[in-house]
Amino acid sequence: MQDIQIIPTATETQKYDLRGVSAIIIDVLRASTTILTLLEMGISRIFPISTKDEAFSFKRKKPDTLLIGERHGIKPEGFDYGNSPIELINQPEAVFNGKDALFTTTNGTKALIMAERAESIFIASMRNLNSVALEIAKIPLPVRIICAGTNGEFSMEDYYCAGKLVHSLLSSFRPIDDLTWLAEKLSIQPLKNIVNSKTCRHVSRLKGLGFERDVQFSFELDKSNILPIYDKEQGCIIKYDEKYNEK
Ligand code: 3SL
Ligand code: MG
Repeated sequence: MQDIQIIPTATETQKYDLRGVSAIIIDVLRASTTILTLLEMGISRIFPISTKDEAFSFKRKKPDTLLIGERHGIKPEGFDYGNSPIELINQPEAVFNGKDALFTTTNGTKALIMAERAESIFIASMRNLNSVALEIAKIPLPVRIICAGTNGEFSMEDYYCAGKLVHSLLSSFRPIDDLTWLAEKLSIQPLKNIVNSKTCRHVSRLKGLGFERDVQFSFELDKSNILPIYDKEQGCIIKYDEKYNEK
C-alpha cells in the first residue's frame, strides 16, 4: 500500500521531496473552486501566473486570453474577472467557451508552482472530491496533499477538505503521520461544526468582503466530476479526461 500525507501549508512544501508522488493541491477558498468552475464553464486551459505584471505582459501578447484572479480577495484593476466562482457562474458560457485564462491568486497559484517537481499535480476542492479520489486510487504512487493555506499560515478549510480526501482513500493509501490521521478523524465531523465564521479566519474575511455565496458554493460536496490536472508540457491546467482520454 502506498502512503498518503498532508502538507499543511504551501510554504512547507519546500521541506518535502515531491519527486515520484501524485500531488494534490487544495485551496478551497477559493482558488481550487475557481479553477474547477472555469473548466466547468468551458475554459480550455488555465495558466497559473505568479505576479500581476507577468499576467499583464502575457495578456498583451495574447489579448484573447482572460485575466482572472485576486489580490487581497479582490479583482485587481484591469483584470476581466475576480477569484469568485459565483461571479463566474453568473456570466454567459460564451464568455469562456474554448478560451484560455491567466490565473493569479495569493496562495493557490503559489501552491501549484511549488509542487512542480511532483510526478503529477491534481487540483481538488470540496466540489470534486469524489472524482479526485476515484482517479488517485488508480495511480500506484505515494500521495502528498498540499493545503494552500493563507499567506503562509494554516487554513482549516483546506485541512478539513484534505482530511475528507484521506478518508475516501483509506482503503488504498496508508496515512504516514499524526497530522494526516488527525485530518481524517476531523473530517468525519460535519463541516459546519468545524469550519464556520466563528472558527475560520478566511470564512469570516470573505463574508466581510461580501463573498458569503462563494463560501457556501465552495463548501458544497461532490457537485462536479471534473478533475483538473496541471499539464507540465503546456504549463497550464486542463481537464484530466481531455489529456488522458478517460471517460
Ligand atoms: O489566495 C488565494 O489563492 C485565494 O483563493 C484567496 S481569496 O479567497 O481570493 O481571498
Ligand atoms: Mg485559500
